[in-house]
Amino acid sequence: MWNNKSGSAVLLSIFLSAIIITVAIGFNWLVKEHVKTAIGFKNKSRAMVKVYSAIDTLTYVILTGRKTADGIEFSDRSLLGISGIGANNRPLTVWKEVEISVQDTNGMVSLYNLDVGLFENLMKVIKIANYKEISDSVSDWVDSDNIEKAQGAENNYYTSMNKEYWPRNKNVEYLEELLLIRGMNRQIFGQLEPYLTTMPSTGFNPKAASDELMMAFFKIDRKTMLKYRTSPCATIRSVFNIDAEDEAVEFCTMSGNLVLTVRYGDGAGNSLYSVNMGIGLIETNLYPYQIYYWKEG
Ligand SMILES: [Ca+2]
Repeated sequence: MWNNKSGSAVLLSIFLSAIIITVAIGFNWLVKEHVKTAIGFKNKSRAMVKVYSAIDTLTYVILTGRKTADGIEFSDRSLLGISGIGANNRPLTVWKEVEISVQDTNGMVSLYNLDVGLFENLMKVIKIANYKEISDSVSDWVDSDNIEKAQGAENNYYTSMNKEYWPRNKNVEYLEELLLIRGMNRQIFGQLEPYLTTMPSTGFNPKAASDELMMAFFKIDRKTMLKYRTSPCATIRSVFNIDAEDEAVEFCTMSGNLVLTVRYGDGAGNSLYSVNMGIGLIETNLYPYQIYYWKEG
C-alpha cells in the first residue's frame, strides 16, 4: 500500500514537472521571439532614420554643389565626409554604414525622349534577341497613332492577344509598364531595367554611362570602349567625331535629372532600408527642385 501511494506521488510529481517544464520552455521561446522582434524593429527604425537623414543631406549637398561632366562637387565637404560624387551610379559609403549613389539620366536611355537607335544598340550589346520587336512595340506604345510598325503592336495586336488594354499612346509613366508591351517578359525587363529611365535626358554623357551604354552609343566593342573609358571628354569627342557645334545633343554634360539611391545595410550585404528617388534640379518659384518619383522600403 505504502509503495503504491509512493509510486503515485512520484508519477504525479513527474507529470507536474513535465507540465511546468513545457510551459517554461514555451514561455522562454515566446520571450525570445519577442526580443528578436524588438531588435528587428530597433534595427529597422535605426536604418530608416539613417536613410532619411542621408537622403536629406545628399539632396542638400547636390543642390549647393557644382555640376561637372563627371558628377557633382560638393560645396560643403564635411556633411557626408566626401568632396563629391560621380553621376555614374557607383556607390560610395558614407557615415560608415550608409551607401549612396547618383545616376544622371544622360548616362541612361530615356523613355521620355526615346532615342530608338540607342535603345536598339543597347539591346544588341546586352544580347536581347528580339530587340527589333521590342523597339518597334515600345515606339508604337508611345506614339499617338494607331499604325503598327513592322514588328510593332497597336490596338489590334493587344485585342487579338486577349489583353484588356491598348497602348497608352503617350510616354511611359513607370518602368514596369514595359511588361505590358509586346516582346517583353520579366527576364528581358530585368536585363533592361538598370539602363532605363522615365525621366528626360538632354544628351549623352559617357562619364555617366555604363560600359554597355557607351558601347551602344559609339557602336564599339568592349576593347575599344575600355581604351577610352577614362579618357577626357575632349579626347572622346575628337576620336568619335562628336560635332562640337551640334547643339541638339549635349555631350559630356549632366541633364540634372538624377536617380538618387541611399541604402542602409546590415554589414552582410543585406539592405535593411533604402530610398530610391528621381529628382530634377529644376528650380521653380515654389521649390528648389522637382521630385519625379520616390520609392522606399
Ligand atoms: Ca501608338
